Amino acid sequence: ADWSAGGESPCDVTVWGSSHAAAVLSLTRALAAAVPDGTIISFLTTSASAALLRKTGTLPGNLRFVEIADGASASSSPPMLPLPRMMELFMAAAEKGVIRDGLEAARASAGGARVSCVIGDAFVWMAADAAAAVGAPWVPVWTPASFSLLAHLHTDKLRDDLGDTGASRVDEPLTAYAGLGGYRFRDLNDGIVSGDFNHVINLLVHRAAQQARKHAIAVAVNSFPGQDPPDLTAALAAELPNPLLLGPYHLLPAAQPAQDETPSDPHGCLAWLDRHPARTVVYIGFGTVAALRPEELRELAAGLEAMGAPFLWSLGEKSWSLLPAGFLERAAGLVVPWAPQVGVLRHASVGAFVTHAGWLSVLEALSSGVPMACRPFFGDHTMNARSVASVWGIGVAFDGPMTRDGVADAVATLLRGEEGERMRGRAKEMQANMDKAFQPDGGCIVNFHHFVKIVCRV
Ligand code: U2F
Repeated sequence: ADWSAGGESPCDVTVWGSSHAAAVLSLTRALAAAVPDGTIISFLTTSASAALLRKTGTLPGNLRFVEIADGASASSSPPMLPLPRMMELFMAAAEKGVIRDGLEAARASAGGARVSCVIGDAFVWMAADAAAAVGAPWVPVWTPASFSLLAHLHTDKLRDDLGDTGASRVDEPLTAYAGLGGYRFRDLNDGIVSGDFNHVINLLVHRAAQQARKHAIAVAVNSFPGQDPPDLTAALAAELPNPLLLGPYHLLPAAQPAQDETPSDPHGCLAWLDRHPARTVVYIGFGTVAALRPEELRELAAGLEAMGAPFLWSLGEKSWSLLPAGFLERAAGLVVPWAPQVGVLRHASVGAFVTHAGWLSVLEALSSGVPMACRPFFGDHTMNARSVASVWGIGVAFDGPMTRDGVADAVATLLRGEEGERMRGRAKEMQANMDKAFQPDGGCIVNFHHFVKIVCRV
């Protein structure tokens, strides 16, 4: 897939992707509540990211933001640049030492305290060097899924294996790779065996996995015990030091701000959902990076109208003018620029989720037992969608752009069909596995305690 903005790309990058930082902040909030007294946590992030994260609520007393340069300010304000360009600029800035400078600033603001550990988004693999420079170990936080991490760790082997035989073997299951037998070559994330290997994002993710294997002392993984078959968990443990499955991070104790501070619902989504019977509404949302092209957006809208069930659609306001004429007045649904997605998916009236299969969205649907119709765009979406539709059997996946009939069929299957009932049943089983992992003696909680011990070295 093409990650660039505009032109012939399968999706246009319209919003600065913000979900990684929010996920890492959730884990950090939980850590702040669990560390020994006197421990100070500095959260290094760019000022644009800090401004967004501040809106999520007050920080605990021992957690503070330390702003570092994004490398872009001199050339343009961040939202004007495509995500890949922002990444290139940030990597250049990291090479010049912005992370190391941030660590020094954090240390100075904490009265010269020792940096005991550097924890951070695994994609920012340059932090491993900065950690080494201050004599601290590095613990990357992987925000996508466990199976994605395993696939990226096998990138070199998979490329060698496929060699020039690509086209004829795309449908071959990866049974020779422990833990990946449910996936085919064609499902693998962008940049593993397909796409431009030299694209900045593909280089970044490839390197992130290799750095984790070489330099990490532990890796936090955004998946839960009970999500994957045992051979996948074992394969990850064979590749990495201390892979700790403890996601979704926002479910960890103290990972969320106080109840009265949780992001509000300015567009009245939850009140609107209250007016609908159980499992009758379809929720549509494509995360913070992907956006539909105009023709596909209109097909989706037409499919929703044809299907006739009520829907709630989170859609950036600048796309509203692309909707078919009269759609907003006619439609049996609510279109909003932003929805409190976690609360929406938990709402009893929501019976199906049309998603890009971004990993955080998939986890949020799993934690609510809601079946999905996946329209993958780029990155890890294809492996996530394959997991949903085939490995776990809790939804369907579109093969390419959505058509009106495809949308109407998919949603009708999930909301009304017998197969949809079976999918919902399996989704509820996965929800139960996740709930169990977050019980006081459950897998995620036990792994989180282990994580705290490792990063505090106690
Ligand atoms: C990147 O993912 P995205 O940000 O595009 O998508 P998600 O992983 O699904 O995360 C979107 C988050 O934004 C929230 C939603 C998720 O937590 O609840 N949200 C919301 O609250 N309200 C809205 O109206 C819309 C979104 C990347 F593009 C993916 O490939 C990766 O899988 C992912 C994780 O690494 O990061």
